[in-house]
Order: sequence, then C-alpha cells, then structure tokens
Amino acid sequence: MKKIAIIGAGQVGATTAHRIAEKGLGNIVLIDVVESVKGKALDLLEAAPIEGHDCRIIGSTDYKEIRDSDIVVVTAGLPRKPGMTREDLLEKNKEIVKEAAENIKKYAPNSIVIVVTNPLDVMSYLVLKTTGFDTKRVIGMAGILDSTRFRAFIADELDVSKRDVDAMVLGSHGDTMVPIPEYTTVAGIPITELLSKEKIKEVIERTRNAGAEIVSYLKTGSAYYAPSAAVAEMVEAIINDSRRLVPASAYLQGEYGYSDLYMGVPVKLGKNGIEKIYELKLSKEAKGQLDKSAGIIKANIKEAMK
Ligand code: TXD
Repeated sequence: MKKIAIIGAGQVGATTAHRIAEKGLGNIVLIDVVESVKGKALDLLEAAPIEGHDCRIIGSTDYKEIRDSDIVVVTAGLPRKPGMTREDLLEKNKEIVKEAAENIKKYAPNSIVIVVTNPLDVMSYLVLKTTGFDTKRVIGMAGILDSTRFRAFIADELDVSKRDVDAMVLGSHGDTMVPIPEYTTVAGIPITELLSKEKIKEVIERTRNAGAEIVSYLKTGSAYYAPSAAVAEMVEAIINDSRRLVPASAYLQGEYGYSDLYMGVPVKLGKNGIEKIYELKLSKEAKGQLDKSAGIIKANIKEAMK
C-alpha cells in the first residue's frame, strides 16, 4: 500500500483521512501539534472493520512518522473567520507551512505534495521553494473545489443531475478566481446555451463567495466536506495514475504568459504528479481577470518570501 501523510489533522485534514481510508487508497499518517491527533487516528482506525478497509492509520506529533511517504497533504494552519480574506492568513500560516515543507524535504524527499493551506497559491509557492522539489511534484488544491461549487450551483439552477455538469475555474483561489462559462458544460452543452448572461453572472458571483458563505454560517472555521472530497480526488488520481484532467494550482513557467507563480490551470494528474499543463484559448475578458488574479498572487508571494 502507498503511504499518505496528512499534515494538520483539523477539519480538512481529518475529513480527508476519513475519505482516503474509506476509498482504501493507502496507509495514513496524521501529523499535528496537538495530542488529539492520536485520538482522531484511532477513531478512524476503529471504523475500518465496519467500512471494510485495511489501511493502517496512525496519528503523531512527530514529523519523523512521515518518513518515505508517497504523498503528503499539507493542511496545517489557520482557517478563515467571518470577514477575513484568505490573504489575511498569510503571516500566521507561512511559518507553519515552511516548517512542514522543511520536514517533507527531510523525511519524504520523493513524495508528491498536495498543498491545501491558505492563501493557497502562495503557500504552494512556499512549499516548492522550501523543498526544492520538481515543479510537477508540488500541487495546490483549489480548482477542483471551486469547480465543484460552480457545478453544484449550475445543476441546482437547471434542475439537472450534478454528475452531468463539468466546469472550469482558473486563477487564484481567492476573490479573483476566474470561472470560465465557455468551458463549463452540461453533458457537453456549454452553459452559455442554457442560462442567461445574468444568471451566469449570478452563479459566478456565488461561486466566488462560496467559501465566505460557508464561513459566515460556521463562524469558527471554514468548509471541509467539499475541500476534503477535492483532495481525495487528487490523491486517487495520483495513486491510480488515472490521468484526470482537473483544475489545480500549478507552477507556471511561461504558460498563459505568467512565470514564477502558482495559479489555477487545467492539469493532467497522474503517478508523477502534474503530467501536463493545458493552455486554453481565453476570451479577452477572462484573460483580463486572470491578469488581475496573477497580480494579486505575485504581490502576496513577495510578501511571503520576505
Ligand atoms: O481550497 C482550499 N485550498 C481550502 C483551503 C479549502 C478549505 C480550507 N482551506 C485552508 O486549509 C484553510 O484556510 C486553512 O488554512 C487550512 C486548514 O483548514 P481546516 O479547516 O482544516 O483548519 P483547522 O480545523 O483549524 O485545522 C488546522 C490544523 C489544526 O488541527 C492545527 O492544530 C494544525 O492545523 N496545526 C499544525 N499542524 C502541524 N504543524 C503545525 N505547526 C501546526 N499548526 C497548526
């Protein structure tokens, strides 16, 4: 079995472990600074006879336990509270993520890293620079989440099965994310054929604010069911080498005209991590929005690397 380490056993980390175990994807090591991580791991393990999987699951406060992991998921760090943007988390989370990255480099030098901690694109950059890993092996999770939100809202709007909706959301995982209606379809039909311009605008706005909408209800934390489903989908694609084509935050070196930053783009995910980055033709409007997204990410990267 493959070994999957999850750094940070909070809402997203623990729920991700739950999903990965029930899919039987590999043995799991949960790492956190708080002792409760050991209890969460035991609780998950004790469900195994009922769920019918044989994954080993341990919880630890010692990074040594991630030794030789095949995949490491980084969720350690603070989540948003009402009124906060993802960028507001930068100062606190950069120290936590840097520490995680140093330990990944030391104990799991051949792993593929999926970064989840916010601000997502900036934290992915920090992990890449701290580990020195090949750019294929450091991937940010955001696009699948933003797209699944967009898909769910479109399906509701049209009263069709959620399974039939495919969507593409590019750019930063933040208020400047760029949902692309031209590449968003229902059973192959572009949504531009099915929904009015105004409706599409409305759904895009709701997608951009979907994280904040949940934070406003939860008050003490942010979303984790859909985020963990998105992470598990990425882990599964890598472990099964299924070459899924999904949006994810990737290190760009000239693609879309941007360099030396992480941003959400369509990628092929397989056993080596990012097997390919796809460059889509974009409308002037979408490219303009992407430029704005890139500008914000660049500024935050500068701040993070100080
Ligand atoms: O789309 C996306 N990328 C995201 C990102 C979707 C959802 C959540 N997103 C972000 O993930 C969120 O803004 C946060 O920055 C992280 C984690 O969110 P989560 O909801 O899981 O936060 P919790 O429940 O507070 O869990 C964080 C855990 C908690 O158990 C801490 O004790 C632990 O991180 N933590 C640490 N673990 C290891 N090492 C260190 N130093 C550490 N510091 C805190």
